[in-house]
Amino acid sequence: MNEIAATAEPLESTLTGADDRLRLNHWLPPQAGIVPRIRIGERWVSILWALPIGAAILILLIAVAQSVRELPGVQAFITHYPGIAQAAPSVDSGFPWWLRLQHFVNMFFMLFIIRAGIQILADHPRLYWKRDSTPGTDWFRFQVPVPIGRVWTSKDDSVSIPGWLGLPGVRHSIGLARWWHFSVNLLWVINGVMFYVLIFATGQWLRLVPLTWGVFPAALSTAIQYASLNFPVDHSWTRYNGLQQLSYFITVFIAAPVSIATGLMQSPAISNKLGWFGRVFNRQAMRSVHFISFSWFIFFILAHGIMVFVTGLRQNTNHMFAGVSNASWAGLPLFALAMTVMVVTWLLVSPFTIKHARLVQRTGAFMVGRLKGLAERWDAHSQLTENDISPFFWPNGTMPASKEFDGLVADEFASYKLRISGLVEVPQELSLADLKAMPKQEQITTHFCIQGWSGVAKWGGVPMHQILALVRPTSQARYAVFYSLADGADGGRYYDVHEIFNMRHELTILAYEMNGAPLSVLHGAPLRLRCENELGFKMVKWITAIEFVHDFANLGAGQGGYNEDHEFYGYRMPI
Ligand SMILES: Nc1nc2c(c(=O)[nH]1)N[C@H]1C(S)=C(S)[C@@H](COP(=O)(O)O)O[C@H]1N2
Ligand SMILES: [Mo]
Repeated sequence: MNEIAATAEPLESTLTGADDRLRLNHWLPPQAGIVPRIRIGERWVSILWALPIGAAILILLIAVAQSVRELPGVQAFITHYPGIAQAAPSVDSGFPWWLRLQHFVNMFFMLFIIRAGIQILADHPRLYWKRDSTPGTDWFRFQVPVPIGRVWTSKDDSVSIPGWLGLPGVRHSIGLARWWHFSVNLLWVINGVMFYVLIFATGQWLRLVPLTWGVFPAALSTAIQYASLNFPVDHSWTRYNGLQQLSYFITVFIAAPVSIATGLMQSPAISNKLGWFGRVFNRQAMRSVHFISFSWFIFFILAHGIMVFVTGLRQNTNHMFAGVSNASWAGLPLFALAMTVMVVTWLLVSPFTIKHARLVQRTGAFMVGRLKGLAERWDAHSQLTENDISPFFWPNGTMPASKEFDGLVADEFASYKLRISGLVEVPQELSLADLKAMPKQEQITTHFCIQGWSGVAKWGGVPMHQILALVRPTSQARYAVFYSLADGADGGRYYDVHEIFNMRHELTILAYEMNGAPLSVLHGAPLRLRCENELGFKMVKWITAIEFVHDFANLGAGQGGYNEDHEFYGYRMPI
């Protein structure tokens, strides 16, 4: 080991700035996906089949419902169960202003959440049930099969979606989409909690919660009546019919909480903190359930929206927008205004995000950054067994391309030196042999890439707390900066910043082994970081230096890392 002078060439001069806008000519070039497909056994079936099949089923349903309704037995059934469960209580306060306002606010927030969610999915356009994300085990995808015989990184796999659909639509804009998804979600949850409190405080909950088994025959009766195109008498002002009650109940009390829980359980800190629960309900399973729950929301919004129009637009908008139950036209202009706000917002939000990317990042960080960062403190330390090691581990990132690196590979990293400097008492220069001579730790953990895939590997290397004990950061040091030998996608050195306390975590290591073998160049040789309560991009590969600093505002574009600077990610990303 070598002690080095603290006055060595400053590393920050090797970093570059970044644009505050999303510059499309500096970005990953667009790449189209394919029509979404679902795997049934060995066959991949396009979801476009849902259109003709759905239309055929609908027509058939109408025909069957109309014939069945003629049967005396069914007529008796509908007379007995007209559509509203007999025991369902009636709510006499109509639709108070707060409920109407919350209904609109909910719809408005959903616009952002859904579009940003689709954008996030497009960054790894495949869904799996098992946590290893092995190509071919996906059950849903809108991307071609993973090409074989070449390196195909997870970024290569990401696809563009139209700007009117995704938020902001640009390929690999997950950093920005996540700020929208998370910060609007926070508002949506606040709105939802207030809604729960208010409906239970006022008796409005009686509309939504079925209190009798009679809701099922009532729902069947309403379904037959709707399907036969002879709609049931509407009593929405005071009571919902069985079908309304069931679908609203599922949306408010099942789909919403399931979405929140399965969203959070995709996070490394939360999944690891949950121990066996997080291992059984692994990230990919949770991601799949999150998607199924999203699909319910889409189905519900379409069905609900159509019903608003075909079951009496004037009356429905009077109820939910004007709060009156009469023959006036009070609701329609308010409804039109609400729809105009939706459409204008819809059109503006993607171009705004592209133009003001840094602002979206800053605002998102202000709204949820600190809250998310708190999860670092949870001391997550879930480990797996040899049997869990993934048969496939997606590679990601921009590979090193320099003479310097080629030289290191040629001499098998014999001349490699890790420089550790900055606010430390004992700066060091360590060779790979020095590092291997230090205490070694092995751990089997799950890697959570921000893009959505995960994989399990066994990592071997030096615990960071050993490094800290060796160099002794001063009391001024707050962050550890990891510098890579490789550039990032947009040019300029890849680097990332971590809070020092997280470097003391028992599972934070400098890994030189993967699955019992020397780390491959693809996965970060000679040295990469493992910091198991963070997302993958924080784990710098091909590390050349570690620097301890008090602040990172003067590094690169000042956001705390390469992806933070260039792709608008957050610098604390345990969620
Ligand atoms: N130097 C460098 N390190 C990097 C990256 C990169 O582009 N450059 N990509 C990050 C991302 S996004 C992920 S998910 C992991 C991927 O590690 P793997 O290739 O071993 O799967 O490395 C991280 N470390
Ligand atoms: Mo990643």
